[in-house]
Amino acid sequence: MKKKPISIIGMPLDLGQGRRGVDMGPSAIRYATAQDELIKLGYEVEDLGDILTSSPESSVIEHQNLKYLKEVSLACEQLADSISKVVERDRFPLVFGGDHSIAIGTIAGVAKHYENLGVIWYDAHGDLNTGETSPSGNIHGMSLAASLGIGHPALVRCGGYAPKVRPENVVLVGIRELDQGEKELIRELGIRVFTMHEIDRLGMARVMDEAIHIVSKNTDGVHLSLDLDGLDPKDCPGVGTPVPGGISYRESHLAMEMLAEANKITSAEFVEVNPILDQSNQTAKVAVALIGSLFGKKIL
Ligand code: 4U7
Ligand code: MN
Ligand code: MN
Ligand code: MN
Repeated sequence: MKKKPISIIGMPLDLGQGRRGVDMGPSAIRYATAQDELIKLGYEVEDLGDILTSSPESSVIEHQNLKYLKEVSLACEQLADSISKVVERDRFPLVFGGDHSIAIGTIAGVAKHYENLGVIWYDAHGDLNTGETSPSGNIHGMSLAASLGIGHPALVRCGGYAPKVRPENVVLVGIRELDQGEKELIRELGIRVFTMHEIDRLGMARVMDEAIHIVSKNTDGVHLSLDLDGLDPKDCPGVGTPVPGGISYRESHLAMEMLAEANKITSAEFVEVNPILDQSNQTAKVAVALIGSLFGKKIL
């Protein structure tokens, strides 16, 4: 199998949520030697550096139900542009977040190059809120909805087109906290959700077999959006919205190894690493370990 060259992009945005520190996620993941890990696996890797983003000090909240809408949507437009150029150069875009609102930009940049993009959303949360249903007004809880074409036009129309993905090409894995509006949307759209219940009951191997089948059935590319809070807070304490009872470190490795074997992933992002809330950069180290497995690292 030929190894596609990888382009790393850092997206130090923290305006999609309320806790400081997630803007340092890209540095923390780099500090955990992500690039070396990939080079050791035989990839050609370039790091395009960080996208310039606003900080809370220089921004104002205009709408309580869509906090920092202007800043987040501008940042996502810029990310979408950079990502799109990476895909045009026939390279694999690998994004380090930043809060999960950045997925709006990543997916906008990727999806226009595919007829039908599949998405694996690895997360404790659904991120399927809109300004109307969100209990917090934080855009990082709206990014999957926006990519499906649901929500505020400034988010939905990122990259100048919508929707980016169809509900039947999306799967969620690791879910254990959903708001009322999100549950309703999941039922309405018929989105396939593998909650912690399914992971416990079926085991991660079967869940990933089914998930890979769904996202690759009628698609020509698959994006992995991995929120580190999908993992258990014992393994990944450095996240802004931890939820107990999460996916284990081992299960996550298995999931990434199965994705590597299936050889379907065409872009990926690792988001929500917050070094301020972390212990000794543990969460970024887990991110890098998972990146290794995703790109084919094996024990033997
Ligand atoms: B993350 C939440 F209310 N659903 O919308 C919300 F519980 O990207 C959390 O997955 C969203 O970390 C979490 O604010 C967004 C809340
Ligand atoms: Mn998320
Ligand atoms: Mn989450
Ligand atoms: Mn979070």
